[in-house]
Amino acid sequence: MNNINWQYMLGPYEQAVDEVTMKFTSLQMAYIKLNQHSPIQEVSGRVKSISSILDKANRKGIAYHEITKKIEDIAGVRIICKFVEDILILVQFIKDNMDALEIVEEKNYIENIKESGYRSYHILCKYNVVTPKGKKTVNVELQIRTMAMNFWATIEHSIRYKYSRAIPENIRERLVSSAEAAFLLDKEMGKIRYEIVEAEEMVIEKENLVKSILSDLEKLMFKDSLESAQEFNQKFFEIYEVGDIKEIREFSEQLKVITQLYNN
Ligand code: 0O2
Repeated sequence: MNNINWQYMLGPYEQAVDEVTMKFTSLQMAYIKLNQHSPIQEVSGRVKSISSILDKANRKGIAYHEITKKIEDIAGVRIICKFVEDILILVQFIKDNMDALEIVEEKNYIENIKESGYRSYHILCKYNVVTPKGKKTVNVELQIRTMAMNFWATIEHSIRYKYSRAIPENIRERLVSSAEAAFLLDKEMGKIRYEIVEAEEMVIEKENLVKSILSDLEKLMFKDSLESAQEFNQKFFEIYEVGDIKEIREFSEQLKVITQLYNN
């Protein structure tokens, strides 16, 4: 039927998916370390399955020797955001800072909603990987969407698969109206984005403070200052129980100074 060496062909795509996924995950972590709301909520990647590649090639009349040229989403990285605004922030961020991703095309299905009801922001990029055979440039499709858009798309994808893409009319109509409902949810959440982001940043900051306090307490114990460590430990739990972020912040700062004194 075809003489494609799949393992050889898909290898660079696997590398690209791993590397690009890592870039976005590491960016997400960097936001968290800075106690900041990350526009990235979740990142996942996949290389299209061979059967899915063949289905798409048949559907679109693509010859086997043209697969890598014409099927642009063999490597796909999906980035889930909380808010529509985060999608726009992230798209701009990618354009301004991520030179390793050479943007070839953008498909804004949030403004230009698909007939199915599908919303998402797609960016088609070229990405270089270093394989055992040398440098190779592959296409990577970024799909950026909100949690609500993703929920809808995942369900619609399963239904589409079940009916081999010929979804019955009544189900199609329901899917279109549920896509609207999902978007309404995004819109409503967007209106209180500021409140949600502030709450989220407080939680992140508290987690980071607790991590830093526990690490400083540990340092104190190892510095033969068991008594003061116990005292601080006791005080920490009292403050933590009340849960006031300002007090936890002040306590962390004080403890940092003490730990540094013992370290010198
Ligand atoms: P899979 O199984 O997710 O990989 P086309 O198939 O012609 O619509 P094209 O021209 O390759 O798509 O580009 P497009 O429209 O940007 O779509 C690429 C991918 O976006 C699709 O890949 C889906 O993942 C997603 N997508 C696009 N439209 C829809 C939709 O209506 N519903 C859902 N659930 N996802 C969609 P594949 O290969 O179709 O599927």
